[in-house]
Amino acid sequence: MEHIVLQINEGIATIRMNRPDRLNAFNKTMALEMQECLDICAADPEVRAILITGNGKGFSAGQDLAELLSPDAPTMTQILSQHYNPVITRIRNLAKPVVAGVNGVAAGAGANIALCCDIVVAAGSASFIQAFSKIGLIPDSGGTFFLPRLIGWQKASALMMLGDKVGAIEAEKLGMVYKVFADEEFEENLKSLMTTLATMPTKALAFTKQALNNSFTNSYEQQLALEDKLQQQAALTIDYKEGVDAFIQKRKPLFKGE
Ligand code: T3D
Repeated sequence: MEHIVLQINEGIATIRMNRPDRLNAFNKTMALEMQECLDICAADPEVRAILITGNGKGFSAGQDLAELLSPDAPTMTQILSQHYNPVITRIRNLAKPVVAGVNGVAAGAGANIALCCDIVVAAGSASFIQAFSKIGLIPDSGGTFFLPRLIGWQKASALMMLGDKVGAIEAEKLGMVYKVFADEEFEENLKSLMTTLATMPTKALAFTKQALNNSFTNSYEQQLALEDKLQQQAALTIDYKEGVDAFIQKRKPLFKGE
């Protein structure tokens, strides 16, 4: 691939955006490659946890604004329907945990791709910017869906309208981020988090994700019924049997993602 490095090792797929001189801004090629990476991760049974992160000092600065000036620039409809929306849909539908490891600035669509992931962790020097209003656009890539659910309507509304830069510590306090790791310990902590996820009961995590995907739109009764259905499926997995056996035998479980 031209703008993304994909590595698969010990059950962990690392998708590293690699346009560091543009702060990993998305052009068409990178957006399509991101979709391809997510498809590979979904199809490969060896992959049990996915990390999306960036090379260099940025996570992603969102849409490559220079691309919009090129003679063959994609239209707005193409950018959303063919570049960003399929990325968001793939992340939310992937039956495996997806972590955003926000290593630096995450702006525009870059921020919202991070925020749609199952777990968002950030380096201390990272930041988040809903940059859209500063160039006369509205937040896209699911921002108007995920951000108010993460931090509440008022903060989301203000951040989207004002385009303030939110540092990692503040983002953690607001609920945008699960944890912040000091810059010098970021990669090590990410590795540890990913190893934990890749050795957990993958199917149970996928069912958890499916339940959460529906929890803000379902009624209370519908959500109880969904939990019932998914729990029955979880109870049929080999990992559930292993979890119970290991507990009774007072040993560490060896989950296989089956
Ligand atoms: O049509 C549509 O646009 C629809 C799609 C919308 C989705 C979106 O994502 S809209 C939002 C697009 N993103 C932005 O507006 C963010 C633009 N970037 C910035 O505001 C700043 O770069 C940052 C706040 C993110 C970081 O600032 P700073 O000071 O740390 O870095 P910098 O010096 O501004 O950037 C470093 C280089 O990256 C620089 O290039 P240079 O001068 O060294 O050659 C800069 O031009 C380049 N860069 C940063 N962001 C983008 C970019 N190049 C192209 N597109 C970018 N988005």
